[in-house]
Parts: sequence; structure tokens; C-alpha cells
Amino acid sequence: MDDLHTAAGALAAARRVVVFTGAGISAESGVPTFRDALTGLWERFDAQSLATPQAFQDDPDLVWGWYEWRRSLIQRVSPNPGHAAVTTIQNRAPRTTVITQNVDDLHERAGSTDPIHLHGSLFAPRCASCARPAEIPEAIEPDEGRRLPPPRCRACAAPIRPGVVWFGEPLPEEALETAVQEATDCDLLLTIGTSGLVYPAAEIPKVATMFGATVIQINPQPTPLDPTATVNLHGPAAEILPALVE
Ligand code: BV8
Ligand code: ZN
Repeated sequence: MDDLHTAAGALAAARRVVVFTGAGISAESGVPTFRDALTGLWERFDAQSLATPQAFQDDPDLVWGWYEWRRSLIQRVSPNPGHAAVTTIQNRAPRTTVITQNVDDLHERAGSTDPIHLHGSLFAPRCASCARPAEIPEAIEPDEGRRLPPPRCRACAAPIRPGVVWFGEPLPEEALETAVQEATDCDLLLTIGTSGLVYPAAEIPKVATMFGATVIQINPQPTPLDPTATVNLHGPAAEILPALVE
């Protein structure tokens, strides 16, 4: 495939690389995406009732139980060859930054250094009131419908909340600033497995294009980021990424 060769050449020549990932990179590990037809989480669950500050206020047991179910799923799966290829890219071009919208820990488990988690992490629970970091609870048996009362903060007794960014919440300031800076300064950005629908994260590839970087997109489906990308590679990340670094 010509596009694959073009992309591989550009990647091999790049000195500053940004790898920007979404749920699609973890799909082949068995982690459901959000918006894919039939299998996406938002096909089966209502985002407003689960992924907003209001939802947690209204029904903390429902929200905490759902996020603990998702964390238990992730603990049972492994990084795939796509995550491993990202680590290879980072090892070859040391000025590579991994910026992920994912709340899983699969980049870390594949050996990537310091991925930036724009939407937080399932492994960083904190107090909903005083923001003090809390202990990660013991793993539970996966059960998607189970309500679970959240643990209480040791300092102020308020409920512990998942360490993710909900709709309507600002992204972690330092993570977003670093991500925008890296997108501004890179010569190549790979956008992998994201629908490009959630803002402000979806601005990151656009910033790279605006500042003159080559943008390579990997996704089996077309996305609103297609016109932003210099090269569009259509296919699953766990196949295309290893081919790109071969
Ligand atoms: C904020 C975390 C302000 C928790 C998530 C501009 C226009 C319109 C609306 C807005 C706007 N700006 C802001 C908004 C509002 C909103 C937003 O963007 N709404 C959209 C949906 C219309 N944004 C916010 O609310 C953000 N906050 O703006 O704050 C503010 C400022 C100051 C003070 C107060 C407030 C916060 C957004 C964070 C939302 N958090 N969840 C959790 O996980 O539960 S969103 C959710 O979407 C996920 O976290 C995920 O990270 C994110 C992006 O999704 P993707 O990763 O792209 O996944 P998706 O399923 O969509 O796509 C998967 C892709 O993979 C597909 O394209 C598929 O084809 C592909 N794929 C499938 N298989 C494979 C594959 N690719 C490769 N290989 C495969 N095998
Ligand atoms: Zn507290």
C-alpha cells in the first residue's frame, strides 16, 4: 500500500513525534469503544446519567459501580500489538509524546513513558470534595449493572469519585497545555482510533496541521479528522501500527 510506505517514511524521518490515541487503539485488547455501532458504550449506556458531575451527585452508587466495572474489565485485558508499536516509536524517536484520551492503563503496561491522560484515569480515584487522592479499591468481579457505594475520603468523609474527566468538566490544565505545546512543536502527529468528536481533545491534531506537521490518521472508519490528516490509513490499529514500524 503506497500510503503505508509514505507514512512509514515520514515517521522514520521525524524527530519530534506526537502519538494521539483514542478508544480504538484499545479495541483489539477487548476494551469497548464509546461510539462504535453495536459495541460502543454509549450505544448501551446513557452518558448523561453516568459521565457527568450531575450524574454522580444524583446517584453516586450507580456511577461508582459502573466505573468500577470498567476498571475491572481493563484489569483483565492486555496491551495489543498497537500499544507495543507505540512504545517502539517512542524508543526510536525519544522526543515522542504519547497523548491519550483513554482512561485505561494499556499504554503504560505496554512500556510507554509518561503518557499524558487528557481525560484522566480509572486508576486515580480522588475525593469529590477535597480532591485528595484515594486508594485504588480491591478488584471486583465484573458486573456492568452493579451499584456500589463509593468509599469515603479519609480526610473529610466525602465520597470518592473516579479520576476521569466528565462531560462539562475542564481537562487537567497542565496536561492540556503540554498537549497543545507538543502538537505545536512536533513534526509528525499520529492520530489513532479516535472519532475526533470530543472537544477540546479533538483540537490536538488540528493544531499539529496548523503548525505544519505531517498528520497520519489510523482508523477503520472515516472521521471528521480525515481532511486534517496528510495520510489516512484505513484499518485496525493493531495491524497498521506494527506494519508502520516494521
Ligand atoms: C469541556 C471520560 C469546558 C470518562 C469522556 C465544542 C463543540 C461541541 C461540544 C463541545 C465543544 N467543546 C466542548 C464541548 C462539550 C464536550 C464535547 O466535546 N461534547 C461533544 C461530544 C459534542 N466536551 C466536554 O464536556 C469536555 N469538557 O469542554 O469543559 C469547561 C471549561 C472550563 C470550566 C468548565 C468546563 C470534557 C470532555 C471529556 C469527556 N469525557 N469520558 C469516561 O471514560 O467515562 S468522553 C469519551 O470520548 C472518552 O473518554 C473518550 O476519551 C472520548 C473520545 O472518544 P474516542 O476515544 O474517540 O472514542 P470513540 O468511541 O468516539 O471512537 C472510537 C474510534 O475508534 C472510532 O472512530 C472507531 O472507528 C475507531 N476504531 C474502532 N476500532 C478500531 C478503531 N481504530 C483503530 N483500530 C481499531 N481496531
Ligand atoms: Zn476529602
